[in-house]
Parts: sequence; C-alpha cells; structure tokens
Amino acid sequence: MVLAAGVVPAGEPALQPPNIVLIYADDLGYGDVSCQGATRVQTPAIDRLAAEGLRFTRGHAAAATCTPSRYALLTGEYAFRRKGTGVLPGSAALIIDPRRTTLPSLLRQAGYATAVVGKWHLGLGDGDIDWNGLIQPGPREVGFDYSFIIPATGDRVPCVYVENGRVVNLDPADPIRVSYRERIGDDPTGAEHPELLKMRPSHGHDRTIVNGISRIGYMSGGHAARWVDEEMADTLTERAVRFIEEHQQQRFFLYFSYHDIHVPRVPHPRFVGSTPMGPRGDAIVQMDWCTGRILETLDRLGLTGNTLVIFTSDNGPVLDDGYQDGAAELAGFHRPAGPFRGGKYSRYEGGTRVPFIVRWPGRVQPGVSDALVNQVDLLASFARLTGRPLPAEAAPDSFDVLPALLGDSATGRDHQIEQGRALALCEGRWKYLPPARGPAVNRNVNIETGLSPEPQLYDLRDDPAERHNLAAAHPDRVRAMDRRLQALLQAGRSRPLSHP
Ligand code: NG6
Ligand code: CA
Repeated sequence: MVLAAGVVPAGEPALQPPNIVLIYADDLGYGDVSCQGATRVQTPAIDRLAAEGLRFTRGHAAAATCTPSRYALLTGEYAFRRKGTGVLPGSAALIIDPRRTTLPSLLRQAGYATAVVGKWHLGLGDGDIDWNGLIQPGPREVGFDYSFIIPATGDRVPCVYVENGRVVNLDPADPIRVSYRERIGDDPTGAEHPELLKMRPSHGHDRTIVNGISRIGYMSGGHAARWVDEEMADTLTERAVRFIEEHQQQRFFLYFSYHDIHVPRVPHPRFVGSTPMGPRGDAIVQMDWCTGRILETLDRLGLTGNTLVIFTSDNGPVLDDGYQDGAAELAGFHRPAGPFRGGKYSRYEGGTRVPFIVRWPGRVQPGVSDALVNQVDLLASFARLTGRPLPAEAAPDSFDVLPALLGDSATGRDHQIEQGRALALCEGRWKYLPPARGPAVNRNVNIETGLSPEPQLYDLRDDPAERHNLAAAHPDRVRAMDRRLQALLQAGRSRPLSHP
C-alpha cells in the first residue's frame, strides 16, 4: 500500500488514507447553520461536525450556481474555462469528458469504492437521452462505481431517480419523454392549471406538474417512477447509509449531494413547522437531520475515526428562487449569507463563501481556520492524501491545500477566481471585480449581482462585507490585479505545471 507522504507529520505514526464522505448541500449559505451565527434555525449535526472538526471561514464553492461549482469540484478545473457549463436543463448531455482525471476516478484508482447519491446536474448521455434505456455516459464513466441520482435539480424534469443508469421504478408501458422546448404528453402544467398546485411558482417553474408542483420543462410518462418530494431526503439518505454499510470493510468515497435546501422546498411533514422560517428553515432542519444520520452511521459501524468528512455547499443562499414558499417574508432577522454581501448568482462573497467543515478525528485538530480553500482544490489535495500522482494536465486549477485542510498549515491558496455572472479575482486580502455589464440586482431573486460598469476593489480583511470600494484609491493595485486575472484566463490553467 502506498502511504501518502503529506499525510504523516514527522514523528507521528503513519495513518492510512481515510474513507471520504463529501456532504454537499445545495444553496446553503454561510449564515444558514447555527455554528456560524444562525439562531432562527438550529443545526446540531453540522454543529457537531464543526465542534469535532476544522471549520473554515474562507471556504469557497468554485461558482455561485450549481453546475459550474460541481464541474469544478469534480474536475479540478474552473468551469468558466469551458463553454456549456452554466446551469443545465435536465435534458443536457454530460459535460465532463470521461477521459479526464476526476475526483472519483482518482480515488477509484487509489482503491476506493466510489459513489454519488443525490443531485447530479452535470448532464447525462451524449445529446439525446432515452430515459427508458440505459442512460450513459454518466456518473460511472467519470468515476463513480455506484450512482443513485436526481438527474438535474428538484425543480427540473424528469422528476425521477436514476440508479446506475436506469430510471428507478420505470414501467415500460408508460415510457418517459422529456422536453425543454415544447409541450409533450397531456400532463397539466402550472401555467394552465394553477388550481392543481400545492406550491405556486413566483417566477418560471410553471410547466409540467409533478406531485402538485409545477417544474421547469415538460415530461410525460414515467408516472410510477416519479418522486415524491416529501420523501426525497429519506430516500437519498437511505441509499447513502446503505452504501456505507455495504462498503464498511473497504475504503470508500461517498459524494452525498443533497437536494436540500434547493427549491422546491417540500420537507417531510415531520419537519414542517420546526422553525419560524417556513419551508426554507424546515428544509435546513431536514438537511441537518440527514447529516446526523450519516454521522450516526459512521459511529455505529466504528468508522468515525478513519473517515474524513467534508461538509460544504454548492453555492450561496437565495430566498425566493422561484416558488412562493414564504422564504423572504419569514426570514426575519436571519442572515442566510452571514456577514457577506450577495448570495446565489452573485460574485460578491455571499455567492461562493459557504459552510466548509473538515472532520477527521485523531488527525485534524478541532478549531477554526482562516485559510483560503476552494472546492476546486479537493482533487489535488486528495491526490496528495492518497499518494496518487496528479498528471500535469489534469485538474488545472486545483491546488494541493491538504496541509490547510488537515489543519497543519494556517494558509491555503494565495488567490482564487470567483464566478458569478462575471468573474472576480481574490488575492490574499484583496478582491477585485472588473467592470462588467448587467443589472446590479437580480430582480427575480432580489440579490446583488456584483455587476457594475465601475471597477471594484475591496479589502476583505477589514471589510469582509465588501462595502467600501477602494478602486479609486488604489489604481495600481486595480491594474495589477486586472493583468493577473487576464493572465490566469489566458493561461488556461492556474496551477503551475511544476506544482507538485
Ligand atoms: C434558475 C431557476 C432556479 C434554480 C436555478 C438553478 C428559474 C426562474 N430559476 O434558472 O429556480 O433552479 O436555475 O439552481 O427557472 S442551481 O442551484 O441548480 O444552480
Ligand atoms: Ca445550488
């Protein structure tokens, strides 16, 4: 067995590479957990992870929406380097080239059993998906031995689970068809039949009705296979727990990718009313409960000590993301992005600065770290953790920040590019947002985008809320950071070829 040099500090006994459980919440903001200031909702399981692990104050998703974040997470490449990596429809083809080194393929090569359970949203098939046959390429082709997925999002058709490339509970006599262009079949739509809805849209989301909720896109057929939103968290958690149980004798990597707290927020009835914040708060409680189930499973099987758990989120928070669930009205003084400006879709910090906790009992000292770490770094960092070489051309934006993740170093990466509707460069304490066209506020969701015709420069150390634009006071820094950003874009990669 190969022991990873970086894992073992001099003088300490060698540790074997641990199991890895990556818990990935959807649209959960920095301030949505009670270990980071939330009081109108309690998250005891996530707080337990924070108490037993290392909580990062500068942990980032790679982008402020789902698809590009997940693309970067799994490939170690910033998504803006590739066309077609924006928020995908449920009919999109797989956007990850199966030939590249990915987080799961690297871990599979390192001997791990690999699984994805939950939201996928990276496309499936190669252009024209037949939902009634074997759906490939998909998770398996990019490195996951086992998959049980929501193909796109909870608010996009098709509203079915796909297990290892096949729709679960599909009745061949009721084949599934999906379209994002034209209406198909005769299922009612939310636009025509609002009286059939149990939750109404606020913007978009008015096509095919599934389980009393209208979605983005049209689907017909597959009635027996359609999910019930209220049962989704239990269904996914059950599959995740089962994967852990079945692989307890083997080293495993589980990417557990929640639907919560994305819209539509329809938690199981046992969570309804558990916060004063309506479905969004209750979905947080449900999501925390799922996290607790994973931690209990590791405890019960005696796996807690040799399992590295990462808890994080794919992008920042949003209140009204298209359904009338009262999220904005009921938030009260709750600050979903914590102290940060903006949220989902934004290039202000609220877009990508998310909860980020690493727990590995006995190896990672509990505490708080201000090291800058990004989800795009997990690939290079886990290569180091497992002693796998990282081919030079692989994961071009992934830095080995393992010492920061394990708490051996107080510094992570020295810069990063943040992706909202436009890009921003963060260098140490400074953040530069080049001039960019577009509305200053995304009116649908009522979130500041960070777009402005003027350059913006913020000192994140003294002004983490990005309130005081220092661009006019520091023209030299603005020029230098603009040049650096251009160079990083031109180079096609940010990890130097010589970097280990
Ligand atoms: C937007 C949807 C939003 C959400 C988002 C993707 C509308 C009006 N809004 O287009 O509801 O689905 O896409 O979210 O359709 S993400 O977290 O998967 O990136
Ligand atoms: Ca998301």
